[in-house]
Amino acid sequence: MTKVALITGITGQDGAYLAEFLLKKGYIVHGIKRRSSLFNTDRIDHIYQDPHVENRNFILHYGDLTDSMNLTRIIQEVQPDEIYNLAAMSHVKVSFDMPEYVANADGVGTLRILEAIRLLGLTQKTKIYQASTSELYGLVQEVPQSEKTPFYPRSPYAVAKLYAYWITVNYREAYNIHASNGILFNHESPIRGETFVTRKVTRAMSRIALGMQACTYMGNLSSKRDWGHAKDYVEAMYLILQQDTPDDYVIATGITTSIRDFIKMAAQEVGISVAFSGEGVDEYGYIESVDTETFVRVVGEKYVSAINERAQKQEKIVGVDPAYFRPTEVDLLIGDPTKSQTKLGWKPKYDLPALVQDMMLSDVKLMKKDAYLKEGGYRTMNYFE
Ligand code: NDP
Ligand code: GDR
Repeated sequence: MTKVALITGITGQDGAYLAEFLLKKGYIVHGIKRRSSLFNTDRIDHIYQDPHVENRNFILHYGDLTDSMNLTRIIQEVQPDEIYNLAAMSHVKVSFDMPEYVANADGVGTLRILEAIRLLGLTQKTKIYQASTSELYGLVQEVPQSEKTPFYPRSPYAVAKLYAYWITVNYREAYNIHASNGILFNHESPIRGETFVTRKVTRAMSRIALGMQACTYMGNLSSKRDWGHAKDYVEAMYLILQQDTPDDYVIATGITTSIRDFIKMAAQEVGISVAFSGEGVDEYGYIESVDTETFVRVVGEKYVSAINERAQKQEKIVGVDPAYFRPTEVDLLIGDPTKSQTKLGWKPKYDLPALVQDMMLSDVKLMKKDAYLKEGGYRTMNYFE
């Protein structure tokens, strides 16, 4: 029997990788996308199927997590075996600017889906995965963090996700729904949103190498994150829903790294050694040296003299701008993935160096295209934060 999955947030990083993954497994995949004034399907265009084609196995619906009637109608039409609730306003810093919307979409949105399953009599048919997050641990009460670590959310985003976490548990216990939380630690990829820290860094280091940008401004360089690859993490989502009984799982690598060290690793991919000097808002990163062979191999001969000149002057390429500080920060996250490794048999294929390499190679290629277009007199997209 062909399984039917419904993915909310299909146009996001995880939605795109999960859709690809489930299609390969033979699923019929439905996705909910938001109406937008510009096309917003860039991440899934490669799997898009024209509505005029017969026997489609990839179908998109307009919808929004703040609209319960629309969600109920889609779930009724699709009759999914599995729902992956990935839709959310997912940027922690931005959640301080729009807390009410975030509570509605990220918190109550989850309730709307659970309630639709109940109203439609699908409690015994439809399994649901809720995209929970390591941000729930916030001001961490234990190191490393496991399924048993108490939560202490530190942003409107995390507080909304706390509601979503517990309402998922409550519907599981009250109505016997196969509803599970994946408590996923940060996961990144070449299609990560441009304003999350890893992608901001890999894009900036690529542009700096190509002479398209002089410097990048960051927030808290000392916070530490447990970063994995999104491709590995969507597999964990799938495994969670294949279990006989619903449960909650931490998905993480168990290794934590500071933002400062991530910047060094990204720059190293193009042969640039970055050193840091100063403290607090006066801290900055500069080019200490360049490994010409690596630089030429990855970036190209054409750009090497300019970068060597900058290295000789030990020029600044990273600064700190307090505008990126958060009113309340999550300083340290490191997950304990023992349960998911033993119970789900989940094993990530990428470690951090492999993730950084994947992202850097992709962004250097992308930025070279921008450079080429600019040289040809064409306009390239702006990426203002
Ligand atoms: P993205 O920000 O890349 O994608 C979010 C998706 O949700 C997009 O498709 C977005 O649509 C959609 N969306 C936002 N608001 C609404 C709404 N009101 N109604 C319907 N759709 C909406 O996030 P990720 O793919 O990185 O993350 C997926 C989920 O996992 C999120 O819930 C996130 O909070 C959670 N998470 C992510 C982690 C990570 O490290 N990536 C870690 C732990 C949890 P559009 O494209 O139109 O903006
Ligand atoms: P996070 O990811 O808040 O962990 O949430 P993000 O990449 O935004 O920040 C990670 C850490 O980097 C610090 N930082 C900066 N962050 C951004 N975005 N921009 C900067 O310039 C910058 N400088 C330093 C931050 O202060 C923070 O400490 C992500 C999202 O995907 C959530 O949806 C998800 O739930 C969690 O990961 C797990």
